[in-house]
Amino acid sequence: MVKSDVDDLIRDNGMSEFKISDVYALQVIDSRGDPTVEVVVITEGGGVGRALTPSGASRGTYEAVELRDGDRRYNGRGVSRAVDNVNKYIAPSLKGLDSRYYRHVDRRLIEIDGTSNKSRLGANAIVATSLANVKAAADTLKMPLYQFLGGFKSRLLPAPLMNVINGGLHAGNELSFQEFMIIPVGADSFSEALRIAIEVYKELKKHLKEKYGPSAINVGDEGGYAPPMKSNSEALNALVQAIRSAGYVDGLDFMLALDAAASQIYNDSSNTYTVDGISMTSEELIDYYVELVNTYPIKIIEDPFHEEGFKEFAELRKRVASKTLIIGDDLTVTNIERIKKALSLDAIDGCIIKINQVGTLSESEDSINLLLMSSKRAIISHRSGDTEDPVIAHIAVAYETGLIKTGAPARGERTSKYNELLRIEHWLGGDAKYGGKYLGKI
Ligand code: 2PG
Ligand code: MG
Repeated sequence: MVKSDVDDLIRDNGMSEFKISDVYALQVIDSRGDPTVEVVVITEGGGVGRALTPSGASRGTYEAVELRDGDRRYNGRGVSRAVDNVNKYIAPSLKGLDSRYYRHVDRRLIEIDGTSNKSRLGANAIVATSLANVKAAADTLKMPLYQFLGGFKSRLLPAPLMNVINGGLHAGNELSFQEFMIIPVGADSFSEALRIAIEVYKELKKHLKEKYGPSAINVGDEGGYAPPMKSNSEALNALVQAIRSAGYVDGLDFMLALDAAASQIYNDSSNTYTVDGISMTSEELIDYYVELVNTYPIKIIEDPFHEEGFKEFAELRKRVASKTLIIGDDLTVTNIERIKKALSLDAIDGCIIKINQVGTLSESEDSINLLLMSSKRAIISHRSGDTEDPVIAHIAVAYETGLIKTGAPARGERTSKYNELLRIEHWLGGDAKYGGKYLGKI
């Protein structure tokens, strides 16, 4: 069957209420006050889907391209070209398609962009359209999105990797690693997990204020504190102390996770990393990580090496295999070819999944499925510049990944995801399960 036959079939299946009747975009703003794209998709049956594009600060080189205006307005960060691309090119091409066939809609988006990295229309234009479309289909069916995508079997609420101390590019302090996270694995339900994590977050606040003064409790981009610490172990010690003083057991109720975001501390010319002010070779950095995982209950390390360091990822993975999961983010950028490469080199135990790294829901879905079928982890993730759109909460539940990374329990763009997960847990009632215990012991 040729492409146009598929189009005709989908256009003329006799269920007109699912057909896309309108698509439009406008420029709104994200949590850093930067412009971003909002897309609205409307179906003939009156279903409405609205989605907003997030934006990263520590972006991988191989991510799909975010189109920015680059002119005087908003210091070049405007997205009016991406908005125009939705209104001029995407909208007419999607009208009449059946919103339920989202993989077909996404293929159309990929086709009309025509580049391998979404650089013509902009991944920021495409991602919001792809997500608004599935929301419109779900709304036409009067179904929550997680159920439209995952069916009635989806009932696993994810364990949050909660970024409570921010460093790197996300904060104005000297911490070399970007994210210091707690994972409330010991809870029986998502709402209990959120409660105990918030108790630890508040203990941490008390501790940081006492030890470093009131400015230490200012928060970074993802709602975690940004204290004036100088070493990674100082941050990890603070997490362990907060867990204990909240009355929980580190390594049992809580595990820890790190995002080193190591491309940001990598010096290309000397092939070294700057950690805590010290220059380290890859071998030295491996030893440093091994020591950290022997000292603290670290279950996950994300991006421990730069974005081409497949070999070093694999090396570290061998050294910490029984304890700690090595996760790719900038390494794999939700791109199925890079994930296949990482899997074939035994470089990863799983990946961060960010839909705007690749551009469409379908391509992210392929990456999630590949990882889960390979018995690896898929961690659905926000971006450091995010919006009030809670869509990743639905995606984590729909595909039952069991893990989500969406910042501290503070700032509206982070709490929108946590609150949506609380709603989903409420809707599921007694059927809801919690992903914490599936992370495995240290
Ligand atoms: C990361 C993300 C999200 P950014 O590196 O994992 O925490 O940061 O969105 O800046 O890429
Ligand atoms: Mg990362």
